[in-house]
Amino acid sequence: MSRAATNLQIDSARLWGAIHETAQFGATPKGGVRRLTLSAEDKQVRDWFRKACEDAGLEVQVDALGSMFGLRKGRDMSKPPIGVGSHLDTQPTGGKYDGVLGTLAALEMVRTLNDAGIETELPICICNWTNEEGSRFAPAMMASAAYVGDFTTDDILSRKDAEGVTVAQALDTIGYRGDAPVGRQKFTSFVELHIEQGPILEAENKTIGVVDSGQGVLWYDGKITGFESHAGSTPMPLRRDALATLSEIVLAMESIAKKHGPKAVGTIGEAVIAAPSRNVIPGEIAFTVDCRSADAAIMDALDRDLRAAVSEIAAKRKVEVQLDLVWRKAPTHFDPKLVDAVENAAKQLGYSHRRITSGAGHDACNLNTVMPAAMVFVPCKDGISHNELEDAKQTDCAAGANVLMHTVLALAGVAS
Ligand code: HGY
Ligand code: MN
Ligand code: MN
Repeated sequence: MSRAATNLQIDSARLWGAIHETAQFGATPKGGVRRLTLSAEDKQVRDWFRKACEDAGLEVQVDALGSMFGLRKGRDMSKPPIGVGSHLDTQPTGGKYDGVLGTLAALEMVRTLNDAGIETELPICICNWTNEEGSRFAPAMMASAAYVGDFTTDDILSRKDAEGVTVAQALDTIGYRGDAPVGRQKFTSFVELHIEQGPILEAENKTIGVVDSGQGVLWYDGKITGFESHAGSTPMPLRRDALATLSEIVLAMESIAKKHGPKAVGTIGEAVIAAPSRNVIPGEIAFTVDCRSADAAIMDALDRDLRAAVSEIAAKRKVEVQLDLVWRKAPTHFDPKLVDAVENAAKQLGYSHRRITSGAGHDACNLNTVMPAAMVFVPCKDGISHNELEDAKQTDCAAGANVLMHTVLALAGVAS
């Protein structure tokens, strides 16, 4: 690799500026970002990203699920590009860095290569994957899951949010239902930069996480059917209280996850009482469950124990509980050669680093099922994410972007 390429560094101020410029789209009073997928705020950041890609000389295409691809030509266009990127949608109480760092670091890499006049052997394609968060529409990592064939495009287009709006309608509303079929854009391999969203790197004072694996995920939709009745005149032993039932299920989930820990977590993050009223005993509740483990056998044990607990609680309380598994993502083991390439880049750049498992899911976890993929982590403050307090250091973001860029240069090859 030429000396110019070997010593290449991204423009830290420009990357930091881009992160904070895009944080305005969906900015919340507490300093976070609320940019639900396919919302008006998501359209704003997508328009910003499209223009930035075009200004950087990239050929932009959008696929049928709204995923965006910016292609930078390489000397050998006969081979598929190296894919780099992440997502720009956020949680309802999201932060400035989750997904954004990886997508804008990919853009910053292109800007840096352009400034340095570097041509790569293989082309590079930077990506913004639709609906990585899975908050408005399930599942999470939705578009990359369709890309790898876990779901059909039509199935995903028909998915509805809590207001009954479909993915198709939401895409049409913001004008991002592209004409490229999902999966048309091929890649030789894919690399994603992301904040760790956990406490390890910061606690160990490490700059770079070389991600070699990721937890598997189980998502369930649940429905409890009890019996609405008068809060004042219904004796306690006669009640079929859906909320009291859910409360027991929540505590059961917590103890099951602890029983199988430390490599297991379980969360009930959504609960909606149908027709809530202060003086009516809740009769019907919809809820969701998220269980995870890096070990497939533990995932099976979580499923088994949760179902057993739910049936026991339902029988005891004489209510009906429906628990449907709506998404199962197996644990991820990233491509060893690509993981080594990330580690070599971190070493070559002199950053402290360690191997790490991702607790969160990412688009790279899906892509790894059909192509070699790997991830680069950087610390975030107190390991906090999916919270408006999410924060990271400019120096760490720049370090992560440099490792990402040098990993991609090693994979793509430098022509000149
Ligand atoms: O759920 C996840 O792990 C990701 O943040 N969407
Ligand atoms: Mn993310
Ligand atoms: Mn997230």
